[in-house]
Amino acid sequence: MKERILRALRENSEGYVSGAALCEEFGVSRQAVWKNITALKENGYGIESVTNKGYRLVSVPDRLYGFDILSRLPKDCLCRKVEYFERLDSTNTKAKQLAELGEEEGTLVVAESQTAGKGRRGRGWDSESGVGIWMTLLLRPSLPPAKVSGITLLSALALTKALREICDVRAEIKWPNDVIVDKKKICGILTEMSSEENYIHYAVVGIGINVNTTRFPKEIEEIAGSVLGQTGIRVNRCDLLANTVKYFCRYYEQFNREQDLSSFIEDYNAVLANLGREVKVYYGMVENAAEEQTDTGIARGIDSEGALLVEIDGQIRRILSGEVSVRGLYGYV
Ligand code: BT5
Repeated sequence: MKERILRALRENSEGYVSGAALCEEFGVSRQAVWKNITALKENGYGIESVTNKGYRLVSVPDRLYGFDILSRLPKDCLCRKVEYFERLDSTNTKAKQLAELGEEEGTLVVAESQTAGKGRRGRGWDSESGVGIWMTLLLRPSLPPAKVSGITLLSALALTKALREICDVRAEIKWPNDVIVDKKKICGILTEMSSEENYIHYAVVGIGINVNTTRFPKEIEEIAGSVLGQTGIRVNRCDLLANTVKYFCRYYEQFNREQDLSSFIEDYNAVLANLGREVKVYYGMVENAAEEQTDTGIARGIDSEGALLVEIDGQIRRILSGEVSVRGLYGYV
């Protein structure tokens, strides 16, 4: 009910929505509408009520409440349920637990803060409270396990699209799982799955976005940035979250139907930070290790399987995510 009231108020942001209209639309009593408006106010929503006119939404709190997220998503969005937590160890861990218990595809786990946010290969993810988006979407794709990395690529693409739309910021993708703005990492993506040889039981895609972060721990301040820090623009986290999920779900459903990324190659390459640049491929993913096997070449874009095409000594080599780490020759990008 809160979701539907918020949606109705937002759709009429110019004027007032009468209590009677809300009662009629939802088939409930005035009392029920009033109770939900009161609850929304308690959640921090500024709702003005004027006799004979009705209700008007004047401000929203900086929270990632599930009902707020759902009220911003298209009604036919794959994501129809949000599990919201003030604090979790990791939204990926929670989503996997839910998946094991039979939770349906499309459930989104969101936390205001994480105490043990995860990066790839056992690395950590700094997840300060209230300034970022830490979320994981549960999926049950009908894709062969080898194609699951496409989900990571499409998540990054969805975020670049959302940022462009909301605040006209040009974000780029550092293949395969980082989104960068002005050379700093503002987002990392961690896709995990449970599968058999030819079948995915479930996949969880965890997306961490530094939105309004102003300070990072010393160890990562060189590479990490936030939307606010890099652009000076303070975006509404809920808005960015919902837009990212909206585009991701759209892309994901298309990927699931078409079973490859052909339709996305052009859009992806257009925001690929590495494109046409020299990159160093670390086959063991242990960057800077002296004995590590590496190659240097020019990134030429992705193919329909999501592999990065790198031109090495005049030959194109397909680099699969998960096998390697890619770095720019002169810095992080
Ligand atoms: C990633 O790993 O970039 C994947 C991060 C995924 C985080 C999301 S948050 C929601 C969901 N729940 C989880 O538990 N995880 C997902 P990787 O490429 O391995 O990068 C990790 C490295 O990025 C760390 O070793 C740090 O150097 C750096 N890092 C840590 N926290 C960061 C932050 N907030 N912003 C930018 N860089 C960070």
